[in-house]
Amino acid sequence: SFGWTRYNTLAEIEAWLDEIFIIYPAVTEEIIIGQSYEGRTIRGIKVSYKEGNPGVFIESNIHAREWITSATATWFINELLSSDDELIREIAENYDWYIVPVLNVDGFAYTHEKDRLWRKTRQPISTSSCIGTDPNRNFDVHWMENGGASSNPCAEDYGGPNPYSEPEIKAMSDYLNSVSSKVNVLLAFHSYSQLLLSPYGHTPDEFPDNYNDLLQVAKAYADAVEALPYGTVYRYGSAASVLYTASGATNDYAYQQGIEIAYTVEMRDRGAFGFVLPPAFIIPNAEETLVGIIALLSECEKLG
Ligand code: 0X9
Ligand code: ZN
Ligand code: ZN
Repeated sequence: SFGWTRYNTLAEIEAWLDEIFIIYPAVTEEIIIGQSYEGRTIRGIKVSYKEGNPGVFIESNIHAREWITSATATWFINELLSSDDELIREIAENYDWYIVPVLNVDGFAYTHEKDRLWRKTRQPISTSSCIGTDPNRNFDVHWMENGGASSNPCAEDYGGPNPYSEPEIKAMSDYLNSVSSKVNVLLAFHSYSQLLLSPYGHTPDEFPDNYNDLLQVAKAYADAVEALPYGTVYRYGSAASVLYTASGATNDYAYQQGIEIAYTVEMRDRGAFGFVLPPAFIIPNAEETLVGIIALLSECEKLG
C-alpha cells in the first residue's frame, strides 16, 4: 500500500490523492493540468486554508526517472495536511499550495513498466525513430538558444520540434499562466546533485535583476538543510553558471512570467546512487526539503 518506505506507481499516487481529497475536502481541491500525449490526465492538488494567501507552486517529476521528487512531493502534501508541528502548520495555512506530484505522467509510467532510466516524454518524433522530448527544454523561454538544448531527437536534452510540442508542457504553461498572478514562488523538483538553481538557465553571462535576493534565499534553504543531523550540503547559484546552459526550463519560464522566486531543486544524492536512490532515503530527503522550504519562505518574508 501507499507510503514512503518504497516508491509508488502512478496508479498508487493517484489513488492516494483521491483519498486525500476525501479526507480533507475543506482545504484541498483537485487541479487538472491537462492531458498527456498518451491520454493520461495530469493531476495536482491545491491546498488552501484561507482566502488571499500568496501561492507556492511545486512541479515534480517532469523528468520521468527522478522518482525521489514525487515521493518527496507526496510526503510534503501529507505533512501540510496532517502535521501538528507549529512551523509546518504556519506554512500550510498561510500559503496556497499548488502541487503537481507527477507532471510527466507517460514517462513516469514508462519508468515503472519498461525502462527505469527513461527521462523524456513519450511522444514520437516525425523525423526520427527516437522517441520523446526533454520536457524541461520545451518551454518557450529562450528555446534552443546558446546550445541549451539539443536538436537531435535521440539526445536526452532534445528540445522538441518547436516550443510546446509536448502536450504536457503546453498544459503546464497554460495552467501556470492561469495562476501566476497569485503565485510568488515556484520550485521545480529534480534529482540529483543537491543544488538550488535560479535563473538564468540560458546564459552564464547574464543574471536576473533580483539575483542577490535569489542567492540570499537559496543560502537560507541550504543552511537550513545542512543544519539537520544529516549534514547534507546544497550548493546554489544561477543554473547556467553553476551547472550548464539549459534553455526552455520550467523555472526560467516561471521567472519570465513574473514569478520572481523560481528555482530548480536538485535533490539527493551526489551520484552514489543517482536517479536510483534507495527508498530508505525518501524520508530523509523529504525532511530536508520541508526544512529548506520553511527557511526559504521565511527568508522571502524578510525581503518584503
Ligand atoms: O538538465 C536539467 O533539466 C536539470 N538537471 S537534471 O539532471 N534533473 O536533468 C537542470 C536544469 C537547470 N537549468 C535550468 N533550470 N535552466
Ligand atoms: Zn533569448
Ligand atoms: Zn531533472
